[in-house]
Amino acid sequence: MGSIRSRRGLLVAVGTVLALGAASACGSSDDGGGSGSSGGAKGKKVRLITGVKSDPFYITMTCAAQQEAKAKGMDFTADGSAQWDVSVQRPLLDSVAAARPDGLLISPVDTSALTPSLKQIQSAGTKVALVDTTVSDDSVGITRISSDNEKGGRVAADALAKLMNEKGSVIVISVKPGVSTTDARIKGFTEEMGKYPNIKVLPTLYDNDLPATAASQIQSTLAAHPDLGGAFAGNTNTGTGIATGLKQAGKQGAVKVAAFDAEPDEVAALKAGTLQVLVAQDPAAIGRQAVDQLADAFEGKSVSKSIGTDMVAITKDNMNDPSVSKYFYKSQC
Ligand code: T6T
Repeated sequence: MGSIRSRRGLLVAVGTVLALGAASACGSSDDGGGSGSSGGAKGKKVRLITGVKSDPFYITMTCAAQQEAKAKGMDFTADGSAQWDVSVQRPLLDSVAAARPDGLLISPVDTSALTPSLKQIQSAGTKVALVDTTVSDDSVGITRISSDNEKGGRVAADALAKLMNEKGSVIVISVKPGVSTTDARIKGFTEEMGKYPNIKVLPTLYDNDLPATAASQIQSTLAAHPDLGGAFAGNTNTGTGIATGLKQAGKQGAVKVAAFDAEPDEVAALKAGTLQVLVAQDPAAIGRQAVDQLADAFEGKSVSKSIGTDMVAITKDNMNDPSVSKYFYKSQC
């Protein structure tokens, strides 16, 4: 397939890579962060709270944000939840709030539970950037930066339908309801799968971001649905869990799997033929651009209310292409 490049906002195909052009940055606003601080980015206290700290997606995002913040002379530190749970992330948020930083980048683990705290921090003058995940209340955040997750779900559905020869049952396994990113992926995936009349979409299962749970869920689904031909994993841990479950059941390659993300274990499973498609995001771009937007706000410049970053569909055939492998996530900076 020839390579077609277009600018932003379009689905483009480069070779066998479906590079999903970044959704255009839309809207701009004043800094929205209250009185806050002035006088440029240098010396500004900026804090990052990610989702699961040990997750290579967030490690990759943190490395890039840290590098960008250092280049701008910011006082930057990062932390993250030990697990995907509001009760674990809330104390981190409360301790950051008490220090009243100039800027906060955060991946909220729920679309509403932390909103009151975020509004309080914002009204006290901290400029808030939502990175990756977001909250339902539009008044939170001077900027929101993430992949176009719904589009990524659609790409996964089309790729999986093709691998399944457009027939059989397919299962979606994801983290938990109320996560903006994975909810959007499931929405895009299931709507797109509706275009294939001979594919039956089974009820979505949730694994609480635990690979062992995803492994047992795929095995029990296999037992209950002999015609299971495909699975969609909403994120990293789900992808690696499904790969493990299929390998243990001796079904790797028999059930085709499309998984979001491209952390090292998923890349290894893709190479081994246990996973067939990875929809990789660009967490480094998310982290870098969030720091840039905060710097613009500190300098009194206009800020983009919403920025979409790139995704790439990776297969065994194109994973060695440097323009593709550059999207693999890191486990350390
Ligand atoms: O898929 C990413 C992220 O986009 C999502 O919000 C939560 O899970 C990951 O961090 C991968 O584990």
